[in-house]
Amino acid sequence: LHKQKEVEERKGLFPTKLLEQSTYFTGKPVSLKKYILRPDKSGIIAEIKRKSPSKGNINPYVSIEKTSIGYMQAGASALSVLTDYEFFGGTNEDLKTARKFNFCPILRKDFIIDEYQIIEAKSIGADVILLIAAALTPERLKQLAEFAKSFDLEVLMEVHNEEELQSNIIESVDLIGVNNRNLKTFEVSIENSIRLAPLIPEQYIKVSESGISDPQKIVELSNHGFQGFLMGEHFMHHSRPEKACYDFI
Ligand code: IGP
Repeated sequence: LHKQKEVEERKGLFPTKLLEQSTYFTGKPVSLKKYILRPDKSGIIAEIKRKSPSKGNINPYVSIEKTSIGYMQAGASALSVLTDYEFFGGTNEDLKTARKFNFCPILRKDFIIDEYQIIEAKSIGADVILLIAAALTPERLKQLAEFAKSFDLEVLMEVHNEEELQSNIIESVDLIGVNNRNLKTFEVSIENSIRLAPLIPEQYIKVSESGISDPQKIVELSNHGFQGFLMGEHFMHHSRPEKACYDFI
């Protein structure tokens, strides 16, 4: 796995110095749970994604500053920033830039497999991390979720199917995201969210992820109990993604 290699290299470069150097360790995180439930917001978690394995280049030179500010002005509830370089062309700098210009919850979108990445997420100013059930064992997911909570980070757990959901119902997860994108075929269908919705216990905020491209789908997903909607491509295909977001909301 490319992540394992990358993390091992980075760990060597900056040991826990990150803790001392960052101003964000003392700052209070902004709660995604709270922002999603705010009535003056749309529930949309607007994503900054330069490229992807399924689409190649989407918007490789996007302005993080303009896009992140614009997304929030358009009425998004939160930002999601890809920091994986290999597959998505994102960097930690992208998230730091978004943090610098916005007071809102920011999700660090990456493949988290090691505690080090959680400390890193905190040090660059993230409020929420993503844990992908398909990439972790239930034991490991629980350890990482608890570690994140110890840094006051919220945890969004991503699932694709019943098995992943049912083997990971734990207290240290705050939000559950159902990914509509099939990881093998890259096909997207919101039916995946709709199928899993009744299996998600009440205490979690439900987020539907990927393949949302028209407002009607948000209405439909809301009728099935979804409160959060993670959207990337639909906005990022436009040269000014924030304008697409404004038109959408
Ligand atoms: C956004 P879309 O189809 O609107 O661009 O999807 C988001 O759900 C997607 O980028 C995503 C993702 C992930 C990316 C969901 N889970 C895990 C990287 C890793």
